[in-house]
Amino acid sequence: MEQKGTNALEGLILRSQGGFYQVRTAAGELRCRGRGRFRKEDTQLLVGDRVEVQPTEEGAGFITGLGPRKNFLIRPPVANLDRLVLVVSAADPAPNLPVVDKLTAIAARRDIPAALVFTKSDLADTAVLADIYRRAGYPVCRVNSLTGEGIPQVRELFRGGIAAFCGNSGAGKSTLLNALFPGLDLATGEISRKLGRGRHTTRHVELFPTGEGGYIADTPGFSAVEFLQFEKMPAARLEECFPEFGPFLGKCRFTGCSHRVEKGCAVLEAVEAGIIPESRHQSYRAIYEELRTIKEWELK
Ligand SMILES: Nc1nc2c(ncn2[C@@H]2O[C@H](COP(=O)(O)OP(=O)(O)OP(=O)(O)O)[C@@H](O)[C@H]2O)c(=O)[nH]1
Ligand SMILES: [Mg+2]
Ligand SMILES: [Zn+2]
Repeated sequence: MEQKGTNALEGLILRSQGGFYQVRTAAGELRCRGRGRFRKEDTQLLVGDRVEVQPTEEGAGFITGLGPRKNFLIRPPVANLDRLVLVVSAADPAPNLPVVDKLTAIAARRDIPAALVFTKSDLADTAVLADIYRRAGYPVCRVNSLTGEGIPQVRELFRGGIAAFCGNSGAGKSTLLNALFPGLDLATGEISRKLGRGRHTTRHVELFPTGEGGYIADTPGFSAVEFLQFEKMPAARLEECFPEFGPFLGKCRFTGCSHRVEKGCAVLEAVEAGIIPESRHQSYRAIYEELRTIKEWELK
């Protein structure tokens, strides 16, 4: 961070709404606007950002500096995550594994430790889902947020630090957060019977203190994820974003193997042997095809 001005305070952005940022500082929460370069589009301030604030009158201020970011996501827009908790319902809405796998890949690419929570275990069996992701090495929980079953295990996923809950609209993110922290009283929404999906009840990202020095973020749900929009990586790097491929990398017959159709591919053999789950490999192939359409100059 640049040198501080007089009276400057350090803070954490808890919420961003309508051009204002709610910032937690040693002098309480301040309602802030961005100043200078932070007002322009090119430096988007995110929930989770550590910032420098110049307080003005009672309860207000300007954001004048941005601290270094450990990592960040554009969707949901949040920075400095220690954990990304992917919330996936066993039913209503039905799990969309291609979307889940895009999110685990994005988290891996951005060095954010991911975990999975399968909700609505009262509506459908979650054992097969849990097994797929446990085998990939992710911490996995299965919950019924209505009865509290499995909730204590979810707590273990985020001791301290910043954790964000993300997933489809209607997956039960806000319900789960209410079960974890009954004081939160977050709004939750019914599932649309006609469309079989959530109603986008949560509208913005917000950090809540967990009481253990950490924060959790509720985020708005989405219906689909455009991978390329967020992650313009070379297709050849995608293999690193599927942890369960790890033991087989470097063991294929051809160097530069894309693990899709090649003869002597160790990854494909592991899929055939049932070691790597089929759905994960299908997602890998689909994302690979998407990444292949990126022009070289667009790559990050
Ligand atoms: N049967 C059952 N229903 C659940 C469970 N968890 C959540 N629900 C219901 O699912 C619906 C959607 O829950 P929300 O918590 O609003 O979902 P959300 O992920 O926050 O949705 P958005 O804010 O739109 O992204 C509500 O009617 C909840 O009561 C569960 O474990 N079992
Ligand atoms: Mg919600
Ligand atoms: Zn291969």
